[in-house]
Amino acid sequence: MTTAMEAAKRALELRTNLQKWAHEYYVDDDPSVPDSIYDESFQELLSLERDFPDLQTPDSPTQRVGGAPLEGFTQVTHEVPMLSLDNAFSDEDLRDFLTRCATSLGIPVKKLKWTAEPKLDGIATSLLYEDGILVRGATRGDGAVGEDITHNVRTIKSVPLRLSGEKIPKRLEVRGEAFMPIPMFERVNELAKENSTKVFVNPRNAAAGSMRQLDPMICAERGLAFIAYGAYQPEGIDLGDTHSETLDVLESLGFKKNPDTVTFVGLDDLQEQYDAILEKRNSLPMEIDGWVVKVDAYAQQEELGFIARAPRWAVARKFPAQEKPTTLLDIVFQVGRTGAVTPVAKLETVFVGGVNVSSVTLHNMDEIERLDIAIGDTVFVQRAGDVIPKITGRIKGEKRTPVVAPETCPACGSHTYREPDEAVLRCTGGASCDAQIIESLSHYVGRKQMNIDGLGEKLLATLYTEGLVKTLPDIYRLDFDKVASLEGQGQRSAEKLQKAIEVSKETTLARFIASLGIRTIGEQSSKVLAKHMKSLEVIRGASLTEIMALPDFGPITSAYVKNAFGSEHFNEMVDELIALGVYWPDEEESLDNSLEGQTWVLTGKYPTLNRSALKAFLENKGAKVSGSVSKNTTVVVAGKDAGSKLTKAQELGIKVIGEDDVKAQFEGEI
Ligand code: 9MJ
Repeated sequence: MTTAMEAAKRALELRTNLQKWAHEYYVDDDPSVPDSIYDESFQELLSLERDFPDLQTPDSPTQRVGGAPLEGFTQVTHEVPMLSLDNAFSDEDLRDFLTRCATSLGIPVKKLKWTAEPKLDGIATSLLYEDGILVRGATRGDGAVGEDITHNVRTIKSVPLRLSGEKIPKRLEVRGEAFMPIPMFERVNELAKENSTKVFVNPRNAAAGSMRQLDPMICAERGLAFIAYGAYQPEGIDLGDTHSETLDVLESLGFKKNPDTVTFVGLDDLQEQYDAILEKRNSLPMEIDGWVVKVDAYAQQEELGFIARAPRWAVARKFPAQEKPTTLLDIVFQVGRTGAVTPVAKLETVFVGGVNVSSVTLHNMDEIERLDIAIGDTVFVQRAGDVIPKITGRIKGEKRTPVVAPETCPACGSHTYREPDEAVLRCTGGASCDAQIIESLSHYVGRKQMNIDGLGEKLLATLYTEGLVKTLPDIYRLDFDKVASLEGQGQRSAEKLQKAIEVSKETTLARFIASLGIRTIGEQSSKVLAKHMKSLEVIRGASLTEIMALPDFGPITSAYVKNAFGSEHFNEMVDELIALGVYWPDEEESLDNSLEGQTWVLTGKYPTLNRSALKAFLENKGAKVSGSVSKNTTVVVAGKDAGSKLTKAQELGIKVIGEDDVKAQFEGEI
């Protein structure tokens, strides 16, 4: 019979061993005992803690997955705001950054000491330790307020539940990135496919999805890891005078330090070090999307200070688009709403630039010719940031099947043609081509047009084949009992759709014009038409010369507008839509030209404002919202992670404001 005293002694011994072995395994990647020994000791500790519940401590390895699922998340206010990073997109940007830092500090750049780490693509996480025990884990949120995810961070094996080392701080906040290693990501998705549950698009989403779980069991199964890159609010510990010293202190406390961290002085080694990490990128076990360079000395960091939400002493050098080889399995042809027949490459799925890619648009036949690709080739797929993936080159396959442009439309069988000066192949089926009609319907209900929620392309295609919706006005004559009886639908979803259609009837003139699918008339041109002509009647009656006088309206675009409103059939449809209840407030009434003549640039992320709503709001007041900064820019609204546009604005001396300033300027309006 074990006495309480013996049990306490043994529990302490087991906990110490387990903590050491877990550190060796998860932090050092260098285990000294086989898994079986770890498992046996773990089971023994579990059983001791069951027999003597008083022995259970919060830092016990058995307590990583303790407690019932939460009801919801609570908010955490960060005592020191969690910053984001400015971006550098070129070697020159990076050198300029260090030179700028040195100049501001009044020292020659060859004397500036910097530290660089791979930029992990995960979830920025804050860990709070009191008397050496992990008491709270939190997400970054908007930088000021995050969410309490203590129950989930406790499950991450490389997050120490208790700090180790000789000197345990009274208080310390450790920051770093929680991420899903690539092998784990592949395993999680493999399982998801087998169980027909949600497959994650990339490791970052998988990590974020895991951290957002209320039940810690789920996060525990996802095998996340944590690497530390900063410490704040130290009490009872000396973090040193530099970032690199702090990383070493954190390592001594039990955290994993990125093995690819480097420290240098001056610019001599910059390029070589960057090239080295870029080269290593594809062989690392985790996704990295850049390289973070930080001024090393805290005194210098303090002197450099902050701008908006990012420090002036750090920059993220973003990696260029990633390229991966894969097999071109097939080329299929899709028909769009204007009858364009577009070739689409079907690929063996490849993980590139943070997502799985299995399909890439090739735009037109010229593109296939330019790339000189054939089915069976190995093609290179490139993807950067949020940009759509593209094929950049190929190695000829052994057995190659060339692609020929289809002579007939794959959807309706009508002839295809190609105008002499156009790259696009078109179906001649027009209003008789099912694919074109479905695409036009789908365009009409789209988010930036009439914005009818819950009417996706799949449902539209069904409604079309069932004969319930053949034309745009049919949408407003839908028989919802029939919708409810369709496969996959029901009473509730039909009612929801009915409501969404009703709500969408109130729109703006610009949206309505954009929804009609007039060739080349998208969101932007529709806004110009609405803003300058103010009413549908004026647009309808406008001459070609009047339309061509509008900003950015050339002869071709203008002719499309003139022709559309010159067609009896088109006008009848427009009148029918209005008769069925589509309406918009008068443009004139909402006109406020207080920002006329100004050019605004929106850059970075806005955690508390909707970017497209802000754009529309500013445009409504007469401002032009541009995608690039120039000397003509009036003001730049810099959000989180703002990059080169912010840098350029600073260089040109253009006014930069933050999200909060916008809200203050237009108080009560947005
Ligand atoms: C990442 N994501 O790996 C920082 N980061 O420093 C590293 N992020 C950072 N540092 C200050 N290594 C703000 C963010």
